[in-house]
Amino acid sequence: MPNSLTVSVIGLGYIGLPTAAMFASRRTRVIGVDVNPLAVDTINAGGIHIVEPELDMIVRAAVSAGHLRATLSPEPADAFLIAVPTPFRDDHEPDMRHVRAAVESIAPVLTKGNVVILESTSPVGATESLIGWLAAARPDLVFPRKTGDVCDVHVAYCPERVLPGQVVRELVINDRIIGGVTPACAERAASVYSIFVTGELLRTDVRTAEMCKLTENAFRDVNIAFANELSLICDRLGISVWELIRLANRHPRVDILQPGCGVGGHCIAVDPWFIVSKTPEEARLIRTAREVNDDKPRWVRDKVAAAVDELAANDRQPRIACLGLAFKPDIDDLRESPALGIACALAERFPGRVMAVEPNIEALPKSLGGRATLVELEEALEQADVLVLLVDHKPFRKIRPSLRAGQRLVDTRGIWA
Ligand code: SAJ
Repeated sequence: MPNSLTVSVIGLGYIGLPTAAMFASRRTRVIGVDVNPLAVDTINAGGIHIVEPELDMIVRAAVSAGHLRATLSPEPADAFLIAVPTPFRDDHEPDMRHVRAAVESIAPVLTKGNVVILESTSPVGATESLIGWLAAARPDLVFPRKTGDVCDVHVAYCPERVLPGQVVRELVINDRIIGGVTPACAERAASVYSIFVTGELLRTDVRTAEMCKLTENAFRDVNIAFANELSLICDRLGISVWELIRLANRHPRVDILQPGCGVGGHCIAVDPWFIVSKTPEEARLIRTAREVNDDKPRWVRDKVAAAVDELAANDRQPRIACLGLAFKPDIDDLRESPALGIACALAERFPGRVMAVEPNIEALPKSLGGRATLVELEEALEQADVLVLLVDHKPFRKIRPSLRAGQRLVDTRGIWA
């Protein structure tokens, strides 16, 4: 059934575009807004500028049916969803410039009865700042306050929690946190999401909702840090961390995650800092977990360098193969990838001696191109003296190579170790 609501999604990236597409797929009129003309043109032509399974079909159908349209500047709508990036600065402080710009861009077109929903991962207190920016731009409108339900525009904070690669499915079925500035704001926001979300819509206040998103990713970061720290301890003690974790996980209440070459992506390596920056005195474990995970690529590089030095001592010019460049298995996303960072650092340290295998890409990214060669797995296995398994992509998991004499293996994912 079509509904009469017009939803505007500000920021058509990895979250905004799928969200816009899901509303449109339910025959809601959607106006997508992005500052990137290329993204706007691509979407209006029925295409997508990001990689996410199934999304292209849904966008194409939505655009051709006239339910989704992209534009460079906001237009009047009933609901405004803000899904722009919130990176951190060099000092790990959240950078809210994009959110503020988005808020200020919608302010002129707001009218009584609208609802504004912030989806971007944000530090606690961000939604209150958002209300301050709106109120400054539109003194003629009444915005909600914690006490009292009277307002012209409802405001809520509703974070996404979808896994890249499964966004289309998870957007619909995941339970969703709906943080309202007031209970009425939460109800308004919930009614918007009920258009396509089949998961439960869990109402709470804005600060709890903001903290909930950060907590989910900090929880995962701390748990991965535990696994990564164990891998260092086991290496020092001559124990296989993989066997250890397998055995420990047979305890009914133990569930340790897997060590790797570091934590990448745009969420888990970023969001915990939003907690640390607000409460540095208290967030000791969360900060340490970040530091443990951020240091793991250095440890891997040192391991590889030690193997290379050992072989080089026998008068050889060892060749290195980096297996996997993406930030996690079975995706082609190289952004914020520790594996790519390790490959770049090795290529710089050992010029002309690094090969890379990445089954999910056609060409090496700029940062590595010219300094390493992209080869097939078979070639790497045959030619390399040091094999560095960085990402456990399916094609790598399928085989179990036998090392020839003098060949070294640094297996950060424990699939061949
Ligand atoms: N990793 C490990 N060991 C593990 C699991 C993951 O080293 O046992 C590494 C991965 O290789 C990768 C990084 O952690 O480099 C992050 O990968 P991920 O699969 O844990 O998470 P993301 O970044 O793809 O998505 C996360 C999800 N958050 C949680 O699982 C709590 C997702 O639900 C969020 O929506 C997303 O962040 C987000 O947008 O915040």
